[in-house]
Amino acid sequence: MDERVLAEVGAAAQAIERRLGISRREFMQFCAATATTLGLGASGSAAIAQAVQAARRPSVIWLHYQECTGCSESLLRAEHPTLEKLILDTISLDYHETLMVAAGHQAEAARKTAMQENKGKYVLVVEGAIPVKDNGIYCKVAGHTAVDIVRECAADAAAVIAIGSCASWGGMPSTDPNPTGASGVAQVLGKPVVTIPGCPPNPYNFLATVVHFLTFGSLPAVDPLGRPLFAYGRIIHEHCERRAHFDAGRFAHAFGDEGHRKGYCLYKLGCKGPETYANCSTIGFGDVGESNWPVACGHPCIGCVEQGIGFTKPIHATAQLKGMSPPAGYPRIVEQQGQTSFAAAAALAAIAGAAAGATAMLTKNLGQRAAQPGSADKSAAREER
Ligand code: FSX
Ligand code: SF4
Ligand code: F3S
Repeated sequence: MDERVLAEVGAAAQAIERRLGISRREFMQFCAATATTLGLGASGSAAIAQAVQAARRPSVIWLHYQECTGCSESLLRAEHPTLEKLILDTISLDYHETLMVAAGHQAEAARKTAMQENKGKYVLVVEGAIPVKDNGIYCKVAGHTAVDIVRECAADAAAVIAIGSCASWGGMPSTDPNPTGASGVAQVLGKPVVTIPGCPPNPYNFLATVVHFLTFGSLPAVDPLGRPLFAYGRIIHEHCERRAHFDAGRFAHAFGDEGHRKGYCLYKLGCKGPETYANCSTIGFGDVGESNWPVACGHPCIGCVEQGIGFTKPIHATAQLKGMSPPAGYPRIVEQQGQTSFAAAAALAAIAGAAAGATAMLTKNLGQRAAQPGSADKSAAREER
């Protein structure tokens, strides 16, 4: 970063310090963490700092339908106040049924005003599934069906974000037999939207998506399901802290057994990490940070972000291994006493600078092993002769 950019970033941080009462250090950490989450470098961090402090806060209309409000809760009930403050400072939350003071006609008027004043520029966030069965009569606000309100609000939105698994693909309310026809936003609108699935989703993935929009004027690159690639581009299993145990064949077989207590892989308890695309393991969950996510807490991932897995597949059914095969064999992790593996011998030999020693050791051990089946007594007998 050159000096001019550094000075601008410093000024941005000072302005935020005054506005939010959070330290410059906390703000810079937030910008760096968001840039990293988005896969951007140091220049991305500087651009984010400038955009966030510029106070071009996009108007956000936040709708709620069939859900538990866990999405909003996870954004706002942060352990640490920084995240909540930054979210509310980064966006202008003009309509949010759970948080707004207004009720009834006043609330409806606030939504209409925000839509008119920010026509074509506001961000529509939808939390919760939308019931479409029987003309959508199972969810109404101010006498209008959820289907109608979502369509009305989406018509003039600059961007539509479905937050949570319910809004992304129907989530828990859509599980069989789905009596209300609970559906995702894209299904209702008949066009793709950005989805941030998870029940609840990780607030940083939402915040990083909004900050991307704020900084670059566009939404981040998404997969065919509308999920930002920076967050949902890889399966959990690829970057799970217990992966070494999976590869070595060390599993927990029951809750509380020795393997579970030792932190072994949860695959055999039904972990859906091998078929679930999300970044839970890398950025941690909520505002608590690293190592706070289901698997780290000792529970198998249930695949809450994935349609057809979360709330559908039995929790303890084993996962389909996507994009990889289980190892054909497992490396030995404990050598039997008196025997030396080739790797260990080679390492010793390398340290001693005598690679020939490894070959000699291997040859010796191989000789011993070859002689073993039923031959111990014969060797002893040979030695006695
Ligand atoms: Fe709840 Fe949100 Fe789950 Fe759904 O999160 S946490 S039921 S995804 O819509 O409020
Ligand atoms: Fe981690 Fe689950 Fe994969 Fe095991 S199966 S390595 S616990 S994601
Ligand atoms: Fe959900 Fe699995 Fe992440 S249960 S929160 S996708 S670890």
